Amino acid sequence: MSADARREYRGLVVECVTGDITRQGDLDAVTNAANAQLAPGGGVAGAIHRAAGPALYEACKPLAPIGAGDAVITAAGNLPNRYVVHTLGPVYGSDRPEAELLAACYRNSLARAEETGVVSIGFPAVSTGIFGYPVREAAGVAMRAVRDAADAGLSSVRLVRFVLFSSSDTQIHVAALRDTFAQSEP
Ligand code: AR6
Repeated sequence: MSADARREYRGLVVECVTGDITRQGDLDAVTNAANAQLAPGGGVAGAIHRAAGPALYEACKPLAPIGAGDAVITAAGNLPNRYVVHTLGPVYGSDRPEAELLAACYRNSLARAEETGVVSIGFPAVSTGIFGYPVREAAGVAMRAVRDAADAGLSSVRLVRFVLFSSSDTQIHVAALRDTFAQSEP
């Protein structure tokens, strides 16, 4: 990983890697880019539910439906993590204000992680697939939301890893990481 793919800010490490969110066995929790019903779907949700097995959907059912920007946490079934945080991103061009809703996804996901004592958490690029959010815009929103959470104070989360599905998405997130955290390190 290049040095630019990782920043330390207020005791929090934020990093960007190219990879599969279902194969992050060193993380306590991974985040699902869910649908409102918390059901298996396409993209990240399909991959997470396939890897976790049917127990994950059973754990989700009593928590559904959720609204855009919300996040809930469950056990992780057969995934190599302890928890899955499920968040519903905004559909770009339809759920508004989209940047606030997308920021809420990260803020609320980190809040669920904190409540559960999670130390390390992975995020996909929420809303940038089927929901159509332009990745460059989304990456800036995501990084600023993580920085705001660190500014507000995180007591258990020490590592946030963005797990991007393509090297071009990783490059875009690394640029956003650099822009958001470079000037603001204490
Ligand atoms: N690991 C990491 N990133 C992935 C993976 C993976 N295994 N698979 C896809 N991506 P999406 P959304 C990337 O569509 O836009 C579902 O059907 C993908 O390339 O999963 O929030 C749900 O049921 C993209 O960059 O999430 C919802 O209905 C990013 O993850 C809806 O899609 C997010 O793509 C949610 O749409």
